[in-house]
Amino acid sequence: MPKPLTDQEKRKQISVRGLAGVENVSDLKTNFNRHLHFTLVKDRNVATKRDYYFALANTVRDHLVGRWIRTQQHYYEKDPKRVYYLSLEFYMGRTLQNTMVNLALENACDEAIYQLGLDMEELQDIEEDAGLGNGGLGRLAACFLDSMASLGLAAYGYGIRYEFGIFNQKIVNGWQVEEADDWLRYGNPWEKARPEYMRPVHFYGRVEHTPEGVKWVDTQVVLALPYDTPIPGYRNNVVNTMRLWSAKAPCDFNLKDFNVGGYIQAVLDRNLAENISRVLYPNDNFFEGKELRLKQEYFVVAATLQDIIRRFKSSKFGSTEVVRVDLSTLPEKVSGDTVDTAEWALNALHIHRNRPLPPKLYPGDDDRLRRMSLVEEGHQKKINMAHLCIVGSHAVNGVARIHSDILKATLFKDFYEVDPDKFQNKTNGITPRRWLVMCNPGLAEVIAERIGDDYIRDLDQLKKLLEFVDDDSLICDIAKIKQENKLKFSAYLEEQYKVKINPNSMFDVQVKRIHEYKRQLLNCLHIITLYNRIKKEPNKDWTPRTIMIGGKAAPGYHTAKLIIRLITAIGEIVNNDPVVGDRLKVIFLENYKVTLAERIIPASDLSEQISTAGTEASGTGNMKFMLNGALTIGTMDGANVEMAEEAGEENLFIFGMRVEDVEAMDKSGYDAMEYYNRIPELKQAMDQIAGGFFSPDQHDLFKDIVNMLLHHDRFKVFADYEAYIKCQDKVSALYRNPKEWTKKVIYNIASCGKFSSDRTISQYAREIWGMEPSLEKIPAPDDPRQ
Ligand code: D6G
Repeated sequence: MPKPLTDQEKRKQISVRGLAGVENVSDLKTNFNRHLHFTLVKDRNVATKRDYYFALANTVRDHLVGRWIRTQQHYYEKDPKRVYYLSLEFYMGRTLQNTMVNLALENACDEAIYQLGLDMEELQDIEEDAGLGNGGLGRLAACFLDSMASLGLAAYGYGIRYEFGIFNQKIVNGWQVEEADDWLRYGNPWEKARPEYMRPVHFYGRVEHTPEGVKWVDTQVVLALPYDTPIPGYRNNVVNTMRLWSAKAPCDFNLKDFNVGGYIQAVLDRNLAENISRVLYPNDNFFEGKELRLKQEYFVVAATLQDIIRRFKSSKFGSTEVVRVDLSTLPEKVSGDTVDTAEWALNALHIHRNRPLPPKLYPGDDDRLRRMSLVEEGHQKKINMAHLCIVGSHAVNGVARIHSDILKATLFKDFYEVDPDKFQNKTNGITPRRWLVMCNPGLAEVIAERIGDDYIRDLDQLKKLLEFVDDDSLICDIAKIKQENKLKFSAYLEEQYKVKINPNSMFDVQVKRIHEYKRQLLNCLHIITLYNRIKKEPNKDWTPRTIMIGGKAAPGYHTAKLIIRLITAIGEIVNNDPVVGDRLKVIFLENYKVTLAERIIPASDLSEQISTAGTEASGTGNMKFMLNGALTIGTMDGANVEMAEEAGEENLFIFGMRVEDVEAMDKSGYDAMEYYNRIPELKQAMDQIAGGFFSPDQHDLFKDIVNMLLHHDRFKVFADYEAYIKCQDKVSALYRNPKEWTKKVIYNIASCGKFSSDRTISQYAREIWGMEPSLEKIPAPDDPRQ
């Protein structure tokens, strides 16, 4: 049972957690009991923990309803420009605590739940993650929704309501095993089905030329059934909508010409149509040309466009009676934005609405025309989707400065030369609500005590902390919060996974999808090097580390799955070696997802961002760690470049090849064997992996990894090995000086302002969408529950 807060503690926490007024608390309790009775139809004798979670979720949801209706009415009346964010992924995670944070209900709910004799954390833990995303791209979409609502933009997220989100990862005998993510099994209290807005989407068919014009006939119709989820802004009474489409077969599906006996089969076949929204494709940064995936894309686009036009026509006029028929003002009222995975051939490219095709250019320059063609010639003709998108959009941007520059200089050089103004940059960001206030309230509070709490909606204000870099009390508070978070995470690991770790060791963390380009293998080589050093000089005073790696491998990505097996294999040897003791531990964090990120990031000391320069478009995990007081070891890749620029390169641990070095090496040739033969510690580590030291039961288990690293490594792991190890030595040395370490942490936190998704969205709004963000509140409903 949690201890109640003392009055002093309550007063301290008011700024970031909202006020726990007596009236609020008693009101919440009443409504909780009302929902338990009327919505869950349970009494306290038979109610389960899950019933209590649902009662609480419904109680909190009530506070959204009046604001949601009012916001949407407001948009109909005022008819502002709307922005539509179309994405195949919205990686939302949990909703309960985020709603309480944004509505300033956290303290009041904590108190009410405590008075009801229940445990808030236990109830929160019952909520399933909405895992409708793979990694950074889907989570970016979720952070953008929070920022768009917090900046008062009339914004909508449009996507697919997958019945199964990203798979759950189990580790069995050291291998990844996938389980289906049946997240809707117990119902989803945050969504509202809207069958009244159902839309038909047509597939297949043929074109018929009739006297009345061209007709598309004999199509297969799938209905798109929308489910709405409220998206509250941060304490501004705005509630926007995320609308996710679910595929429904029409009632007459396959029945038009049924005969006796065909009826049952026709009903069974409804599945075929409804499969469109069955499952999220589990690839991150990888294009897999599958028909079902193309159908998903067309499904969301076709349903969403119909909805956008319906809303455009009826805005200002209410619902159905009077409608706007003239579509010429559509561009003044509607802006669209979408983000690719690799459908359009590269990472995280943002595409923004239409513009006419350029006139005939470069007559005679056949080579250029071939390069820029929308149709790729070859033994099989293909549409180049990236080119099609660039031509059809009025703006295109990369997601960190280095990424945008690379696009202009290489991949899209020809298009950039035709239309340089079309190409922009919008460096990614993260929402400080979920990624600080919600997941690390202790740190949020320590900051608020120094600089007030306005920084939560204006993250640039964190620079005020620079005044306190030498302030011993802040250094002490920041270090204390980190230690508390580490203890809490250690307890969680012990309880959930029966793993014991040393909370006084450095928590060295790499959590992200498993990919060759992200170079978890470089991390593995460092672990093995540390292990060998400890074994060689067991009595030396080594800086203790707990190295944690987590992430899912796409189910069809053989090398990524083998990398997971290598990490668990290294862990089996290292963790059971009595000579090593608790000076080095290797943990594979099973089933890394949004909720696990919220636990591990606040507890991390060192953030690993070690992709080959030029391969990670931005990264956003890097920003989350920085904001939560971890130091970064990283390459000059993605947003790491701008993090180093903001905080000062001396406050990060930057190592390895720059993009120019990688390019030069591509020209001169990368020779892995040269490094292997020259660097004894690298050779030793590789020989151990190759010789079965970590896989005593199957000596050649890792032969594919060894072969890849030695002979066809596209990501040049060995070329950065020495620099990485040297840099890690510096990390270990600094960690032994807690005061200097924490000062660097403060420099980093103070420099995070740029990485708020509020900044990113403000730039999209002003520089691409033609909208103006606003921090003004819209009037609150009289009864907050109305
Ligand atoms: C949300 C909130 C609800 C509103 C509905 C339809 O479910 O109050 O009526 O969206 O909004 P439009 O699709 O007509 O904008």
